[in-house]
Amino acid sequence: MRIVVLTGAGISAESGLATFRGEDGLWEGHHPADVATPEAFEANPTLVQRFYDERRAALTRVEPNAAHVALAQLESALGNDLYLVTQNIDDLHERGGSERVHHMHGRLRAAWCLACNERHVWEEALTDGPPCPSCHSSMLRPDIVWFGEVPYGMESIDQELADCDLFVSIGTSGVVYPAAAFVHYAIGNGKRTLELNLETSDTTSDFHESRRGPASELVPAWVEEVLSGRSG
Ligand code: BJW
Repeated sequence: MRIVVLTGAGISAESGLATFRGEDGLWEGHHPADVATPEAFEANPTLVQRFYDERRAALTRVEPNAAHVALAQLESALGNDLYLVTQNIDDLHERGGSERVHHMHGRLRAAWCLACNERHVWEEALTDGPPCPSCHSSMLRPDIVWFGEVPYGMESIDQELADCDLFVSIGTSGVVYPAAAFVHYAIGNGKRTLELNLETSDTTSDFHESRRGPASELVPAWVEEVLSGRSG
């Protein structure tokens, strides 16, 4: 059985990272969605760099939870029959043991040089305009997909959705496109669909099945079902 798993902020919530639209989601009085735009970066680059610098630094204080670890176990068992695509820019899937993770909205621990177009692994702050390791200009931005920008690797995601048997969405509000439309694409291609979420999402009614609860409980239980051959 080939499975595509999409994850969102909810899978990292129990690790201590605020979700995008949760009650704890405000940052210095700003809605994150207002900061995560090319227009915001143009208008106030220091504010936007600080937002991401703080979130990059916060990664050192959090650990993957049971949901991340369970998906890594699923990858070990299924190999290439599992395709994990995340909207999250944290690295908790990798630190939970997943080796193949498609970060469709980019990664906090990466910087993109607007002068030479090179991308670099990045652990430090960007607010002070450090030089690009390739061209030495000070035009690095977080390697993040903001509103109005095209998510990474859409062709391979479309292909995987077309080739899978089951699409599973974990901890995402179903508000942001194109990820919110994956369930429609999967259903249009005759795939089975399952949602795991703490609360009802904007797309809950579109799934064949939706389970309610924290990811740290729902995901290990579902992975156990798959591994024991009870899910399909
Ligand atoms: C738990 C839990 C627990 C909590 N256990 N669950 C009008 C109509 C349609 C589309 C558009 C439109 N106007 C504009 C658009 C396009 C736009 C868009 O979708 N806007 C909407 C707001 C309407 N999209 C774009 O611009 C995208 N680009 C695009 O469309 O390009 C065109 C194109 C596409 C494809 C091919 C060719 C061209 C780009 C979107 C970029 C999004 N970037 C962000 C910010 C950057 C990363 C960052 O800073 O973190 O990505 S926005 C933000 O939302 C972030 C997230 O990845 C993303 C999704 O959020 P997520 O993960 O769903 O989090 P929350 O907080 O919303 O939800 C958390 C969920 O967890 C909730 O459901 C909880 O219940 C649950 N939960 N605790 C389980 N313990």
